[in-house]
Amino acid sequence: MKKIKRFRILVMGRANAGKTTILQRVCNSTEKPEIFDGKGNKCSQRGVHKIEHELVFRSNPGFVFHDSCGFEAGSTRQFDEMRKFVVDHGTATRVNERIHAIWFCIPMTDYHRTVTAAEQKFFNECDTGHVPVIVLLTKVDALYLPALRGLLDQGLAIAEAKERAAEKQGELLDKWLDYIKQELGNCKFPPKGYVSLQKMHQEHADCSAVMDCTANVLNEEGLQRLLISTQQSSIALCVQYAVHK
Ligand SMILES: Nc1nc2c(ncn2[C@@H]2O[C@H](COP(=O)(O)OP(=O)(O)O)[C@@H](O)[C@H]2O)c(=O)[nH]1
Ligand SMILES: [Mg+2]
Repeated sequence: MKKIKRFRILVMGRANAGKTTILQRVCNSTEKPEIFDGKGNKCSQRGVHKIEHELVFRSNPGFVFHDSCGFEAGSTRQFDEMRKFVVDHGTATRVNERIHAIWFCIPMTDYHRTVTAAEQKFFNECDTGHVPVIVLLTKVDALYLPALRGLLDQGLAIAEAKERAAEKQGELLDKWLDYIKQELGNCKFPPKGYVSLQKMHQEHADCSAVMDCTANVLNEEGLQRLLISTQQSSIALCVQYAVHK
């Protein structure tokens, strides 16, 4: 375990799901990540991106990210490449190339199509082995407007509707989360955890729930320790971990 130097995460989810934003938040950065080809060579920001590419933020070089690069759009070739990557790096004999967790983003801007064919295919056909998959429901703030609209449609006056919109938004989230849990829970390789996130594009947004959940589903204590010490988004998590272990 001492040999592992960096925590490696594969991030997936359709375009615009908020993936890059979460990585920035987690690394406390507003910059673009540097991109490396996996052999240590730096790549151009504008080149073609591949799942093998390593995304690293200067602000927290302890994390290495991989971006699934859009199998979610339905390409079989890209899906197969993604699966090959997961299999190769899930059990990498070279410890430093192993991926330790997968974050699967589902944006709530598309709440009518949270579990599409792409999600079904991934959770039914991609055996990630020991690598835990965590579903991140992103952009939960997008449920505010439908919540407000629903209340207005029920005949509430604007002031009252606004007062109750946050509560209604919470109910909508619970409803969709239940639905997603049921759909994905019935798949062959279901996710290990769920986290919902909102307003991640805003400064000081709190992403500690992602770290908390990821640490909880890791089944190796050494990895847990590595994640907790690498992450900088939650001191509380460090303290909690130190006290419990
Ligand atoms: N409303 C809202 N917008 C977000 C949130 N997170 C990211 N965004 C915006 O969504 C857009 C796409 O985000 P990005 O991280 O580039 O998505 P990616 O394509 O998955 O990497 C950007 O304009 C972000 O500012 C969120 O939590 N709420
Ligand atoms: Mg992106």
